[in-house]
Order: sequence, then structure tokens, then C-alpha cells
Amino acid sequence: MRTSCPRDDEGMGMKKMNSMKQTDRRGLTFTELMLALAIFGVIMVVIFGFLSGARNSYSDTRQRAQYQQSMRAVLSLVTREIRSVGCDPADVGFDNFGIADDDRISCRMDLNGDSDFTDLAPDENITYSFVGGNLTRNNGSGNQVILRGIQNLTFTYFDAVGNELTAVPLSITNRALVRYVGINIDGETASGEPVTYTTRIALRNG
Ligand SMILES: [Ca+2]
Ligand SMILES: [Ca+2]
Repeated sequence: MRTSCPRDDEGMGMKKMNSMKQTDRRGLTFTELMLALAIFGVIMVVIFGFLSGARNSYSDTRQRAQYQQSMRAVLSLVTREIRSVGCDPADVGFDNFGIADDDRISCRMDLNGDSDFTDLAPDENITYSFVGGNLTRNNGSGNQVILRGIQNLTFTYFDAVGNELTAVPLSITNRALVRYVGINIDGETASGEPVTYTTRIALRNG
């Protein structure tokens, strides 16, 4: 009895396997095939969409980072120069700003201490202007574009207690009150991603 039992099981197992093989041999129906292809198609579309989206967003992020980097580099120069406005070691007592408008600022400083603000290298009379989507710098020898792709740029002016002097262009009286200069920039990367920058510079010689 014991010896025959396993043999019966084997027989049952073989039968099962045969019937499974028959089911397999039937294969996919046309409908199942179409359904499988459709699902595969949807999955591929989702994967490619995801990859392409990821690549675009990576490219946008990189462009924005590059633009922000160039903006920071430019603004670090502008900040350094505006901070030195009114440097007057010979105590001549000239006006700090030639112009203080919302789109233009003209800064004066006597960096070499020879009682004037007219020298080049170091530049002592620098005008920054927002013109036609560019920020330009003029040290007296012509406008040079230092930042492109700007939607809007605004210079703002504040007195010693932080009140904004809003009547731009500032009068000569108000220009003498300026202790802080604000710069707000709305920029845009090549692909149209907005990038903004805001800073407030405290004058060293205020
Ligand atoms: Ca000088
Ligand atoms: Ca000089």
C-alpha cells in the first residue's frame, strides 16, 4: 500500500501538469494581446514623460543657478562700489550722488584721496543705469552692459532711520540724506524662468 501511494500522487501530478500545459498552449487571445500592448504603451508614455520632465526641470534649474550666479557676481561689484560712495579722505565735502533715480544712480568717491572724484582705476565716478533690459555701468568712458535679461530693476533710497526717500529723482537735499540703497531685480533665464534679487546696501561713509 505504502509503495503504491507515491506512485498515485505522481500520476495525479502528471495529470495536473498536462492540463496546465494545455492551458499554456492556448496562448493569449487577440483581446489580451491588445490589452497588454495598450498597458505597455501607457507605461512607456508615463516613463518617457517623467524622464523628459526631469530633464527639462534639471535644465531649468541649471540655467537658473547659472543666471543667479552671474547676477550675484555682478551685484557683488555693484554693492562694493555703492558702499564706497562718499569716500572723502581729503574732506572735500562733495555730494555723494550725482543722480539718485529709480533706474539710475551716479556714485562719487575719492578713492585715491587726491581731493577729487574724477579718476579712473580706481573708478571714482560710476553711473549704473537700467536701460532696455540691461544694467549698464559707466565709469566715465562709456556704458558697459554688466547684466542682461532684466525685466525690471529699481533702485530705492533710505535715510538713516530706514525711511524710504520716494521722491525720485532725489533732490540734492534728499540725496544728502541717503544712507541705504536698495536694488530690486526681476530677471529671467534664457528659457523664461523668473529670477529675482533684492539687496539693501549700507553706505560706509554715510
Ligand atoms: Ca580722486
Ligand atoms: Ca584726480
